[in-house]
Amino acid sequence: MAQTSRKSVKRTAKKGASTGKKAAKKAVAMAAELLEKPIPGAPAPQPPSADEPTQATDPLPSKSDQAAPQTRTPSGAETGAPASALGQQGAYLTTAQGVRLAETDHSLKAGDRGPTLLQDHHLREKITHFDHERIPERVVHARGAAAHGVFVGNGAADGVSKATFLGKGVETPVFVRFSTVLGSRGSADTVRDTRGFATKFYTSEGTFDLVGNNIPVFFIQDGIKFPDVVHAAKPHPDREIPQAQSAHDTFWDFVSLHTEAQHHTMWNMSDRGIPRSFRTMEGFGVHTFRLVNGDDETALVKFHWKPKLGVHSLVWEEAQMLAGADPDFHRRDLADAIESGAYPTWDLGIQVFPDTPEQTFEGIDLLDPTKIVPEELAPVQVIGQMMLTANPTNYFAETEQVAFHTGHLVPGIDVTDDPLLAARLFSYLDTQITRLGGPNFAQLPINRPHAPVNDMLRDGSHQHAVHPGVAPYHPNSLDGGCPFLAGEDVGGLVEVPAVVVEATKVRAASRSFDDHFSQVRLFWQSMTPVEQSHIVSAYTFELGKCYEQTIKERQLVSLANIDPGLCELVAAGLGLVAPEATESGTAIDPSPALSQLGGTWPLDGRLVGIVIDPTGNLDGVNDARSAVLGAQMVPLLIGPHGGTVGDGLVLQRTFLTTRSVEFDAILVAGRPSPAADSLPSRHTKAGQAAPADVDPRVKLLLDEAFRHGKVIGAWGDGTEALEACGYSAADVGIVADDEVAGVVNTVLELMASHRVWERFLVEQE
Ligand code: HDE
Repeated sequence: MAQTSRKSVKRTAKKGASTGKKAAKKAVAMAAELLEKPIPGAPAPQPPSADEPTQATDPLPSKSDQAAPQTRTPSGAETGAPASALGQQGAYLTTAQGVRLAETDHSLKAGDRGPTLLQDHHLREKITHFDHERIPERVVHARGAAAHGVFVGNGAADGVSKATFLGKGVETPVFVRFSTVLGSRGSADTVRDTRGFATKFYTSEGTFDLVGNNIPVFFIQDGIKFPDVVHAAKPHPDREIPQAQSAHDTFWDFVSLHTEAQHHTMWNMSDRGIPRSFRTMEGFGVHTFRLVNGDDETALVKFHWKPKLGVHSLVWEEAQMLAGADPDFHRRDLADAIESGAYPTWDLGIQVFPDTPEQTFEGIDLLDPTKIVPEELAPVQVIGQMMLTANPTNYFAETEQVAFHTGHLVPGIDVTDDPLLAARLFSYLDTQITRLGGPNFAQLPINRPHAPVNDMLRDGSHQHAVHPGVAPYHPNSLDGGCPFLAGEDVGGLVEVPAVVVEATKVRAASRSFDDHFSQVRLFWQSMTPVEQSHIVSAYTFELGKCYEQTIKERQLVSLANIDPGLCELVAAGLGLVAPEATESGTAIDPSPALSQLGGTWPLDGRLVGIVIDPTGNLDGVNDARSAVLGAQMVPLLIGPHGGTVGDGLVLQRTFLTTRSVEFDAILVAGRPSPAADSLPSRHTKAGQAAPADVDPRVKLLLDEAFRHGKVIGAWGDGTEALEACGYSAADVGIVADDEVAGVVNTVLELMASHRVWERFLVEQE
């Protein structure tokens, strides 16, 4: 069967538009192209044929949104080969040795009903390789998703760092991996947890990794406590439950005893713990780093990633529903956004502090990773921008095998004596050796530097390089003295000669690390009422899931130390008496920059569900689709069944396959009566009967979208459906009118605030 590639369809449409002379014709063609824009998510670069293809052809190219790591040798040189050469080539199935195979469906047997023969080397190679397809998952951050992109420096960091990649206009390829922390590789994306935000910059001076989180503080002040906090947060060792959750006794046991964890825990209980998307997360380097400029002057800095789309989170019920309805929600969102051209973008910024012997700023110890420096005290200065432009071609080769390390530093960026960072500098290299099966993981395609590599590291498992020479030692004369040491003048890495004060060996923390509550109070008091109510619910939910009363009571003491009002609200939910604070709280100035509310942001890559009735009036559906596409968002048509309706409109979702949580807004274009597969009594929430002539799942969709603060728009019969379900244009965040363009425009305007926050406020009042 002849196959039409999606690209060629697009090209034909484009050609038609450019040859058309009249402006009107051009506009029609452009609209047609918009409508033809494929919905992201198709699994292959072209639709499959109905029959099994038997004509030998080369492998299909990757989808246009995908990119493999650049083809580099293990020593970092460009090979000039296309990226596709990293994978498979040739039209025929072969063994791992390149021998063509005529059969792979049957084992070699003594007769078609006889025993399988040991001599079947193809069977043994296939099964043996399969037996070893899995490698150990990351002990933390096992669940992740990644993308390729580019970082462009703007030169603003020139005064503080000599790192070349920060220079104005310098473009550096990056690979970014986002992750949850607690769950295993197969766990759900939307659980309440910290998110990893690790960036590999393939700079011309060697690889720099910024291995950060979406929360600017950490649970512990000293790396020696990392196994403790992780053991407490991971599933209980006897039953191995719960998966990917902090709502259990061992977690709260630890954080209530080890109170330096309270700050990070409060961030987890806030909306930051349930991001809407990786694209709407801030990122933080957490530790204070030391930068050095060309004059050997140093400054202390904290790194920040600021998302162009603003910081935006799920509401808890959405997060829970998504964990069942679409456990891949975040990775799908990232990949679909990139495929549809809505490239996720962040500014990289730094807060800069003078490098004083005390290493404090405004009384805040910069070596304490449980503390932030409010942006009101030290503004974030933008030093470049990162855009993610391509999806990985192969999850395992790239996202799973990528190896980040806080010790991957380039000249101009150095570390401080933060005792948490010190342990990380050991841990990452160590863990890769087991996880990636030996010491040569830097030679895996995704980990290969883009700068020339000339180390004296030799041999080991999976050695990809064929090293020439006889003298991998220094000094040598047999290899002509090569490799030579690089002075600072030729880009050599020279550690900053930071002063280490004369001291006595102790196992102790600085007294300046003692305050565990004032910054938690700072965070709490910087939240708006809606955000505070989410925090109260989260603490109450999590502690409510604990078995031991003692642990709940102990955590309440910490909450009392943070804020007695917060403590009382949580205690009431738990049915316990709020305890007295044991520490007197100091007054603080709130930091409004910590709140997510109050701004408007671009909508690129957001999902809008359009409910249609195939038997009704479909006017306006095309216009609504084009308007949504034109706003760089993805429209998904939802109907009672799959397939196409009207003039070739493709239904991407059915009332059965979708749930409100997939969408950022809902448009109701019709009044669909109950479909054949609807079960009115079971598809309706208790006490909320659907009107007899509207499919009950549409009512459910609207109820949930409304409850979650999403904008809803309707026109024509859709307005009737809305009203039949109990909503009207008088409700905040509901737009109903006859004119489709006006409805969609107002919906888009309202979506820019992320949610209809007033709905939550009304409830509170
Ligand atoms: Fe990590 N961490 N970590 N961590 N971490 C790992 O490295 C560790 C910490 C972070 O997408 C591991 O390859 C110690 C802070 C991210 O591949 C491991 C300590 C921050 C990722 C490890 C910390 C992070 C990791 C697990 C306390 C935010 C995922 C597998 C001293 C600034 C990277 C691996 C990816 C992964 C150790 C604390 C971020 C075991 C010992 C603080 C984003 O090496």
